[in-house]
Amino acid sequence: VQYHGQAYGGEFVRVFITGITGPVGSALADYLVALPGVEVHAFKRWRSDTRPIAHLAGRITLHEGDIEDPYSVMRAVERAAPDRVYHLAAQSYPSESWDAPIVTMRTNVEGTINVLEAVRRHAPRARVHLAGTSAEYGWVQPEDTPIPETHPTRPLSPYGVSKVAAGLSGLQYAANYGMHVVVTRSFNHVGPHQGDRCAIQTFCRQMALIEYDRQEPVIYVGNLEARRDFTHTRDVARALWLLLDHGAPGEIYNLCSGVATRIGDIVAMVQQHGRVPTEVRVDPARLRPSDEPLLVGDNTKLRQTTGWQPQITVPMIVEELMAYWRER
Ligand code: A2R
Repeated sequence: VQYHGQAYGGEFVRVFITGITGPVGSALADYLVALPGVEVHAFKRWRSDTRPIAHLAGRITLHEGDIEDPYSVMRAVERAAPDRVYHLAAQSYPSESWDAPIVTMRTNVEGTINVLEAVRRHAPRARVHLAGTSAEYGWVQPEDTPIPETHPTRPLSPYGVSKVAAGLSGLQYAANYGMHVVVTRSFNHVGPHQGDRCAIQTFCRQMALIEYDRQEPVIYVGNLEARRDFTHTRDVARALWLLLDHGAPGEIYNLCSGVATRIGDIVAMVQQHGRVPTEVRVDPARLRPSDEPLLVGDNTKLRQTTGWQPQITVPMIVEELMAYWRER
């Protein structure tokens, strides 16, 4: 690992990231390697697809293991001796969590406890971030939006339940052991290396396929009227860094833009970017049995604590992801 320039705030900082191969982890690693004096360590499975971080070879240190294996987590944290820990590894798909509730609980709850225990033993003064989700809030009425952190958690998926338990475990470690644990609840984050499950990704991917003549000129969509809160993973990465600078231990922060965008408007943006004319067709398989009309978070606490503001708007996200999918 090589360092260049001045250290961050006059000190070198060792950071340990789990979930490095995901869209948030890889964006965070990109953000951190550009900061002076920050040394990046990361945890990955032997079978992880490392393409999202291939360009960082030689600039970050990788530790092998599995978040469900406490010994591997313990060893990696001991070796990395971090000042900051970002725990992003998770089974993060709500839909999968109904099919595999036990694996979801193991990965997300046991995995988080494994990280907390490893930090307690080997890096007790480290600042720890745990990644939660808006799915912890469960069904939200439009009149309850923008959702503040104080909104009750009534998750409607094993995924949401697992993240409530993981976040509460973090708060419990903060209370019992005086550890510096900060929890976020992310609304929809979107960026490169995400796959095509998220609405914006599937529309951009379909448009790229249509341009290459690999799909008929029809964009298949789900509920066009739903409105969601999107934040680019580069903005998420900056928020996570600032939050371990300024966030209070034992606190929960919504991580979101605070702006709702109608899915139908995103489809229209994608069509505008397309190089060929397209038609839009509702695919009943893409309609979810339960789908909130409006999901938008209140990010006041995060903004007031850190001074963070999202910089990347939805039209900018669409433009970047169109270019991304054309290269796939
Ligand atoms: O699937 P892999 O091997 O590429 O690694 C994924 C990692 N992961 C694990 N790492 C170690 N041991 C495990 N048993 C294990 N299971 C999963 O977590 C990948 O690097 C990461 C998950 O990436 P995504 O599902 O794409 O998460 P994303 O969108 O980056 O979200 C980050 C966090 C998650 O905790 C979400 O639940 C939260 O933000 O909203």
